[in-house]
Amino acid sequence: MTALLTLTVLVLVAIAIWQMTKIFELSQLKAENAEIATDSDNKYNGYLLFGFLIFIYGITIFSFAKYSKVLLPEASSAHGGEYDQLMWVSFAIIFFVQFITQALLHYFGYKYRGEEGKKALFFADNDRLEFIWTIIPVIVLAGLILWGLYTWTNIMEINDEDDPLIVELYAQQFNWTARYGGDDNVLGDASVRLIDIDRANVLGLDESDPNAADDILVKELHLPVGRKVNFMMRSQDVLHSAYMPHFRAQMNCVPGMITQFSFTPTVTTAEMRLNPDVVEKVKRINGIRAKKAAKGEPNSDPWEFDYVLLCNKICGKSHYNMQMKIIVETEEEYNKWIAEQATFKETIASVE
Ligand SMILES: [Cu+2]
Repeated sequence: MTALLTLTVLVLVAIAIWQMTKIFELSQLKAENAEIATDSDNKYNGYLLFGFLIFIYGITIFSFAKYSKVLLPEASSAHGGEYDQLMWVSFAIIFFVQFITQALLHYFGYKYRGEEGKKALFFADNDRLEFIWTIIPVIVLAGLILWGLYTWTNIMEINDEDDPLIVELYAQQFNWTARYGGDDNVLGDASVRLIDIDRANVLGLDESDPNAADDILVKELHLPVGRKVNFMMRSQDVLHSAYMPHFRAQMNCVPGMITQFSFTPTVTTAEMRLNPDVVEKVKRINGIRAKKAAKGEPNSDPWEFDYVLLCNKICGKSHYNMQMKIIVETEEEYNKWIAEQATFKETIASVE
């Protein structure tokens, strides 16, 4: 109710100001036609252009200075460096071109502002100028596109070279399940039609397929450092997207089909926790959490860095919390962990 009253008062005040401005205008009995800009109007607008130029440069510098810290730390996958380099070079080119063209645009807007008696020069065309401003963007953009395509094909090339670990990422509203191929590193056939919750067959594995028996279903993704992982993504219900930002990886999970992504993790969780950017970020977040804890607010426990798999497609009301922890560890640690996990066959047997 208070909000409605405040809003009404604000609207009435705005109408009153508008009406008063009109009365003020009508009371100015000057012969001059106010619809035509005078020299002083143009000059004033010219200065405003300069003001705006300073504003956009200022806000760019401010945003970089203030928000760079929320950017992701160094990539933790073999292809991540290449991906980041492409992004930073694109950024640098955009900023360089923006810096120059915005300055020119605003300066010329000021310099050639309208003045009484000044007439614009009629300038039909200039082949050389047009050639220059066409060929430079053509070369730069073609370079970026070719480099982008080359990087894309490198990243998206999924093959069985170097004995990759095969992992299925299964998405459903609103959680993830990971499935390992087990000792044979081969995933058993699966279909959503075979899902049998009562028998703990949550991913619909085909029990008649011998490859399914040793498959391992987990709620925490463990990856051995330095080993290529081929991910096979499935979705049970709607479009989801498997997003692993620290590894610069993202792939949609589409109901009715298997999508793939492959990468090699290069930095273990333990090593990443020592990365200066990560240390700084953890310190900052824990500072905020400590303040919340002092006020007795929720979500105030100290936080520790972990890699994460997030859903990056708005898939429903709990989309925001659809995530799974990823742990990158040494091969020995991984082997030890995977040996402790129950196979699909064992899980089914324990239910029966
Ligand atoms: Cu989702």
